[in-house]
Amino acid sequence: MARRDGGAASSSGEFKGATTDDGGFRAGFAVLVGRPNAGKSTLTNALVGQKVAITSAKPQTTRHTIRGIVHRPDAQLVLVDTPGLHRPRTLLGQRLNDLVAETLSEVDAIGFCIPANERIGPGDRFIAAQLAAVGRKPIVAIVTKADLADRARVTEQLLAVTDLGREVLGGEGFSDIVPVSAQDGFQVETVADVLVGHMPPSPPLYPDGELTDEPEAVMVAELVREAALEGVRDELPHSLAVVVDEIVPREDRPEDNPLLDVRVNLFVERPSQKAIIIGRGGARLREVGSTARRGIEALLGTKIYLDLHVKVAKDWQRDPKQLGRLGF
Ligand SMILES: Nc1nc2c(ncn2[C@@H]2O[C@H](COP(=O)(O)OP(=O)(O)OP(=O)(O)O)[C@@H](O)[C@H]2O)c(=O)[nH]1
Ligand SMILES: [Mg+2]
Repeated sequence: MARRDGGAASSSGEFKGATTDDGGFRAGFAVLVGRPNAGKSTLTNALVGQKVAITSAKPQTTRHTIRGIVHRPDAQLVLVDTPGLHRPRTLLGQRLNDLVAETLSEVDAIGFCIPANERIGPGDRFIAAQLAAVGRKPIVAIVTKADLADRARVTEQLLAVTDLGREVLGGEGFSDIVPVSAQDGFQVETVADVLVGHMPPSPPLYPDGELTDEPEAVMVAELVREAALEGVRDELPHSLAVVVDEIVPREDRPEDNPLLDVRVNLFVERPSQKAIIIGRGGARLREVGSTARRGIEALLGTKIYLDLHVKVAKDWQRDPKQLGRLGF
């Protein structure tokens, strides 16, 4: 269609509704799913270009859906990072799976994360079967952590993923299969391109520059939990929940040098776990505090005083009332 007015920004009735007028902008939602520890949150951060989700080597780090927004000249991609899917053993696990199932029905495309360096197992099949049940939606298989596997192994994994897709979804299987490394940036742009390709034509859904819709208090609690997860083992990561009690400006501070008092509660399930978190003479907790403080100060752009309290909430993962209180 020729524009008689030479491309000036006039909107004469003649061109109303012409798809070329929006420049072909796309926007929509893509959820990232996968086993615990598959690299979903690390990939979310790499795609957004800033840390919006905490990450750790412990499975089940992510406990709620987190939106990270990718802004491009041609598109806006809203990524929904989710808790790792697995066969649930506790009420918390069940709640997290339900959350992911709900999210799947609300998005435009699904990114199924499968690590390059681990064999496809029952965990991946369990997830693939759930995705097959969602119905007609583009499913992109994302083979993560490509830097941890050599080229032959990555190729082998791509073939195995192709087979998995055909077997579980039928037909051609996955819409696309993309290897990526969030660690060294390999193919991160390609993942964005492929997902954007599955987004519908739409104006932007979020204001320019907004990278996440996480409330500040939640990000603060998450940064404390990330610091506290470092170096703990066994069941402890699962037993840890963190809630911000309050964030208040300290009185009597000079205007050009404000300070925020940030009070945070760390909940564990047993007194023995409390002792581990606190450490000998409080040494561990102090270390957690100073790591978390750096992250929180960077996030809030202000000096803070971080006050951490460790409390026991007996067996909270299995207790509906306590789960509610902790925000699950
Ligand atoms: N080498 C390498 N490590 C990675 C990469 N992506 C993630 N990791 C590591 O894998 C571990 C798990 O990463 P996360 O992003 O927390 O995984 P997740 O899928 O969000 O895990 P859950 O939230 O527990 O479901 C962390 O130790 C990451 O540093 C990658 O591309 N390369
Ligand atoms: Mg995660």
